[in-house]
Amino acid sequence: MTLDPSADAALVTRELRGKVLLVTIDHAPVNALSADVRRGLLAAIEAADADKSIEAVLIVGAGRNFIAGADIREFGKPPVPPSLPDVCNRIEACTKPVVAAIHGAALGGGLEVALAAHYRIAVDGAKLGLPEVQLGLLPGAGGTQRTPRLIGAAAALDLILSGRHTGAKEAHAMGLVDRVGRSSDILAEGLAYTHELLAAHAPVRRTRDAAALADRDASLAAVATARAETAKKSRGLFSPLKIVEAVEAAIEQPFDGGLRLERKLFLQCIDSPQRAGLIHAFFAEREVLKAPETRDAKPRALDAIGVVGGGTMGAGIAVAVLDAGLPVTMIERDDASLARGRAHIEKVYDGLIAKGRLSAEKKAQIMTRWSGSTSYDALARADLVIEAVFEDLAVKQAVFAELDRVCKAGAVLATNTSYLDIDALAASISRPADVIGLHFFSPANIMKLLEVVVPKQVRADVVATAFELAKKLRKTPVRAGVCDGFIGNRVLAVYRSAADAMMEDGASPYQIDAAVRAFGFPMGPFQVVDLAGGDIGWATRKRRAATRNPAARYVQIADRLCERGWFGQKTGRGFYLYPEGSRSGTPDPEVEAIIDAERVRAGITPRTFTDEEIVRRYMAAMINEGANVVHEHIALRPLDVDVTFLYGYGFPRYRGGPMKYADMIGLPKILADIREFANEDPLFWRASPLLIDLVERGADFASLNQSA
Ligand code: 3H9
Repeated sequence: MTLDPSADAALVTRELRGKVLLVTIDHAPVNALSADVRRGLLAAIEAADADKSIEAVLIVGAGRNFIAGADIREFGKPPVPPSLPDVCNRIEACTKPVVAAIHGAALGGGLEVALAAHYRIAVDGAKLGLPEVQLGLLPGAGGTQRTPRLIGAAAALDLILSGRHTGAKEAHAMGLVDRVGRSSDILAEGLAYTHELLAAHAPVRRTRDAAALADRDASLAAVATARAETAKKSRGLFSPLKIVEAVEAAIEQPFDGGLRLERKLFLQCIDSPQRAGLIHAFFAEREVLKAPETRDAKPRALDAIGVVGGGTMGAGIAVAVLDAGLPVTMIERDDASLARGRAHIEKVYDGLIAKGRLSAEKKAQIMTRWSGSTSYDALARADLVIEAVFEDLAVKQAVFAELDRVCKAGAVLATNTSYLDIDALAASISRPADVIGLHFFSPANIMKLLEVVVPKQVRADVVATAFELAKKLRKTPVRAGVCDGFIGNRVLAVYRSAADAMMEDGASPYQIDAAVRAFGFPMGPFQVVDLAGGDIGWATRKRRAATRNPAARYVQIADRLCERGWFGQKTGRGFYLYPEGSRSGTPDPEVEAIIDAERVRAGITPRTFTDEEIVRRYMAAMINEGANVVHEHIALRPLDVDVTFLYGYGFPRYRGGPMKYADMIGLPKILADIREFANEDPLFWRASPLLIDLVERGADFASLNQSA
């Protein structure tokens, strides 16, 4: 019998099951706690308290989850009552036992609702956690006060600061839930447990009164440890130290005082730009999956994968494919190269074995999915082949001619080129509609970004297949158009030039790197060169020399280092010195002398830069080229540029990506910076037509982010 036919009852239904009021949250896709859901929950508890025939309440989620948390889309908008903390307090205050039955996600506010209930049961497949920290927040509906009271300060801090998910069994072991259900039938398990509690006359049992913080000294020691570790590990992040403060209040203050502090700190987090950046990243990484082709076409089969080339890239790709549980056939030109390719792969797994993260048996089992051949004919049955040979169009065309000859009809033929013209490559064979770019980032088995480069003639289902492969490999795919460098490397080339110019004008590479790290990147641009190998960029610069605009500024400092064979970490020196194979470099006075000499040669009187000036120029160059990439439809939307930089280039996630950062700074400010810098070098600092247009219209990049 449905009791309440009113409005929010559509999202929170109530049904009497004997003496139990069954409250079901039915708000697809993940039962997020929107205003209507909060209203519905509150009304259900009020109804239960008021109705004498009801003896207990059971809360469940419809569909695949209990509750995934607060409705993230509401953050940053004016709050609508009732607030989630009020709803949780009301649940806890209910005079009849309230039971939460958890399947799927009980995350953030979802777990907080469960903690406000008096009893909890979870079934296999449940995911419990307080992941607010990943959104720049802290649990703001009593989570920082109830969790430590229930499971102790150390366990609560671990859960809240890591944002990790726990399963039903672990949650039970730590005291977060009272029971693990025997079957996965959440309704049956929840009802049986509630009836059992009623039969046993189980009392209302409020988490606010739980006693896991009884050992005050141990609890405070856990807080001190967490505070010290957090200050080190979460440098630059706002919410983690607030979390520690809130949990400390759970020990030192009565429950209501702790709740008040939690609310104050939560609102500070909500107002922080980091919250805006992290929530943008959350939605952007889901939006990139919605390329037009993934909506319109069905992926082809992906049961057997071929990789041509067993070098660093080919082997890394092969490992990514093997790790996804798929078989790989590797092609190399001769037996020795094939053996090297296999050795590259084994080295990755041996490294894991040495760290205790893989067993020898598991490695052997994985390697049974690997096969190698020196004949392309071994690819006859492959569904998708990824070419990862030397970066040269003629060499790649020769490979594609072979693939054209041996591969079955309908096989997807992919190239891992990082800048070559894929349209030309596709046009060189008889089946251009099957050709696509899959640009992996090194190390390919680790880096999450996969640029899916879409040439003119490709069929939609080939693009859909590339996205499906990314899913299987647990990569984040970003759709890119064909141009030199696609999205990421094209933008990189421009802000690298800005960094080079600042170096020649007077900033040391060490100051630039430090300023960029202070902004939040894990490494500065010159450290990245040293890590990747200076010879790679050198080869690209030589390739581009013939087409470079002779009027454009060209800084030669990096060439001077390469001419000396200083290619970075692998040669023991580059921009930095790496004594005896060390991986963290030290500044090199000889490099500084070379830079001085280059300034003299170029007729430049060095000047000083503040760290802030360095970041302004670096970011303006990145944002402007990002705008060009969107303007030319190389990226579908600004958010695709953001995800590219978050997943492939170490852009600090809490700033949301370069285009989100630009929106937060304000596009008029970015444009003014570019125009100011153009006084010195008008050829380099040409404002993107898209940026000018948005500023003129008073719009921002976010306005272009709707699904393309
Ligand atoms: C919080 O709770 C604060 C409180 O402490 C205090 C408040 C006062 N809201 O990931 P999927 C959408 S902070 C709105 O593809 P899956 C998502 O955008 C919150 N929307 O599915 C997507 O939309 P679309 C703490 C949400 O099965 C669709 O749902 N909670 C929310 O791979 C499907 O999502 C979290 O941080 C939300 N909370 O994974 C949990 N969650 O179809 C965040 C999802 O239009 N969520 N959407 O693209 C997750 O971790 C995963 O979504 C989940 C499902 C594991 C639940």
